[in-house]
Amino acid sequence: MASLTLVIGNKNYSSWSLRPWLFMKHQGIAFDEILIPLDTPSTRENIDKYGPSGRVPVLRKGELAIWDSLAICEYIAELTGSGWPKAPEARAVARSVSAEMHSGFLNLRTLWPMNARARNRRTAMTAALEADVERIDQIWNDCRARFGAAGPWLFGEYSIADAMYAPVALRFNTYGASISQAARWYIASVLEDAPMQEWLAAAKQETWSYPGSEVG
Ligand SMILES: N[C@@H](CCC(=O)N[C@@H](CS)C(=O)NCC(=O)O)C(=O)O
Repeated sequence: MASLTLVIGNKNYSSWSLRPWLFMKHQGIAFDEILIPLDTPSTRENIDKYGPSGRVPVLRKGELAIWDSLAICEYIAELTGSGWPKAPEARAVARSVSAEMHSGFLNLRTLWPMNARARNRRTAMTAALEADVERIDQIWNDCRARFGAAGPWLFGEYSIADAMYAPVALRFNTYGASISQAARWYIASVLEDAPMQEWLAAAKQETWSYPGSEVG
């Protein structure tokens, strides 16, 4: 069987890359990693060697390319038989919040770019950004209260939903979001997580600096 290779962007800045990388680590699945620095003259040419969308992450298994963070997580969940909550209701909500993250929160993603190693950054709060922060706080509270009894994660055990929201936890930490106590506890779990620590340590070692993502 062909081995798995995950093609990612810079660990400090590439929020979409972080999601499947974390999920694959949590699934205990072996994979090689290829890091392509974003925002360079050869970025597009390098990404094109692995996938068709001009974007990372891309998962390769031999000739097979899977080129979207959520699709990669879904594929890994099919390989391992785990990754979504077991109960159908919880699984449906986990898929809803994951899809909501994947397709939404544009203001948050634009105004607070992921900058994993940055701390104590502050930007002007806008109504649209505040609405995104409040909605995410609500999602985390709702999932934890309804489905989180069996562990520290949104649905108790670690699931794709946690991987999807992990970059948001980093953003809240970097930009000092005003959030509820339950959301703060959840962020503490995300930051203490061993795979996340591994990613953050690597992000700290990177020397690339992108002015467009250095805000606040
Ligand atoms: N919907 C895609 C989004 C992927 C995406 O936007 N990736 C960014 C990096 S985080 C990218 O590849 N940008 C290309 C570039 O900067 O040249 C996914 O979920 O994987």
